[in-house]
Amino acid sequence: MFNRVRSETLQERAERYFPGGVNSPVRAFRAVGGAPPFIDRAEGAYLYDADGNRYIDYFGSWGPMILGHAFPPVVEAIERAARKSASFGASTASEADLAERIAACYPASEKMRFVSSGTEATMSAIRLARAATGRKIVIKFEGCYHGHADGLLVKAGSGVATFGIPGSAGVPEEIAHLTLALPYNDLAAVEAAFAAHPDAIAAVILEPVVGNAGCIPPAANYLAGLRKITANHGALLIVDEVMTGFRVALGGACQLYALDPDLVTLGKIVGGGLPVGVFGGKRKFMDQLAPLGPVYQAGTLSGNPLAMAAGLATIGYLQEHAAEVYPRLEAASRALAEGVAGEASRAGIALATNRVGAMWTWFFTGAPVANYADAAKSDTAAFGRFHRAMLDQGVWLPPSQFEAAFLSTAHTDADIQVTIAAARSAFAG
Ligand code: KE4
Repeated sequence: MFNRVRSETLQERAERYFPGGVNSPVRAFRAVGGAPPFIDRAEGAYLYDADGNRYIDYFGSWGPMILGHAFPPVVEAIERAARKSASFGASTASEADLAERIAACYPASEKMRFVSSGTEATMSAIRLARAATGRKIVIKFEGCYHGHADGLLVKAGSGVATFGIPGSAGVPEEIAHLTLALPYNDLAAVEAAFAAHPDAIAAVILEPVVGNAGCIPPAANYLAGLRKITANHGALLIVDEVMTGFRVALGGACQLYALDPDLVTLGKIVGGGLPVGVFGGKRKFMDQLAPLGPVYQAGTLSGNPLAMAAGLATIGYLQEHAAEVYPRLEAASRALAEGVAGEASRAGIALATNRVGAMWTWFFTGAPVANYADAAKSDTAAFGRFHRAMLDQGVWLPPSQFEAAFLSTAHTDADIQVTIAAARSAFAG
């Protein structure tokens, strides 16, 4: 058992200032039990807590740290930028420098705008879609999480699913009623919604690979079906790649599944660990944004130079080394996901493994998981026991059955073998 006395003291102090002692709910470990370790520093694939314990990191700040922690080119880029001041509130060359790299990876982003979080990106994309169509209703999918904007908390994933709350207090029903939450991987449900609301649906927004119900891949032809239905009904297709962008491929799920969205949102990896969100898409929609058009959207720290520097160093490295990075992430993630699944099988434990590239989830259920209803059948208590047993062996998994795990380029084959051995011990416990 790890000694975490310092973390426990820090948690007690944090609870005096922050609800639950955290600045984001899923960090509170409420779904898995135990007190969350406080991080002191991290390097490569490893986290070091306030008591000096080391953990192999499989949540990577919920996705951004694909190159591992304190990756030298990213650290040096931030240091250089910081010496020129942290923020100007005026345009810099670095914004278009990063935009050029994003546009090369996401051709649907004919134009784009930087914001400071994934929430801002999806919130702004929906406002744009409503303005562009003159319609109000938005379709999302159960278990998908797109940040905490009011209308998107209906049957959301991530912390909303983790805490089993249907939505969120404080969201007026007038707003909630403008969001239709449908089952993922069910095209008939989408067709029925458009038939029931003719000329009233502004957009369909989805995670092209769900990460926030745990990892759920799209069924064959599902994404192409959504593209066809939205085009037929004059609704915009908003592909939320905040998690999958630069993760499942350099060009994200849009590249992997040859998807051409009207709008796409990015976050996490694109900021290299600093606060960056992006929404972009076809010029005819994006040019409706102020100052060119009537759709207002703004942000004090949008395009922040330190965040641009971190994003440029990260995306630049991924673009330059894509030929080795993505095959390596695929092979290592497969070895890990299948290795642990094999240990579960030998221990007689029912485990459903979903994976796309370097994002995956081990669901504690014997049935396939193709949507949120399937995921919700998982034995979350068993997941909690597994999480605690792994954490006590120095392996830090995302603290919820309804979150995806992530691998970085810093994880070694030895880390993977240690993790599989830890799982063997956890399943035997
Ligand atoms: P942020 O506002 O947290 O930067 O991004 C919201 C968001 C939007 N879209 C997708 C697909 C996302 O996964 C997210 C945020 N993901 C969660 C973890 N699953 C963030 C972690 C947290 O809430 O603390």
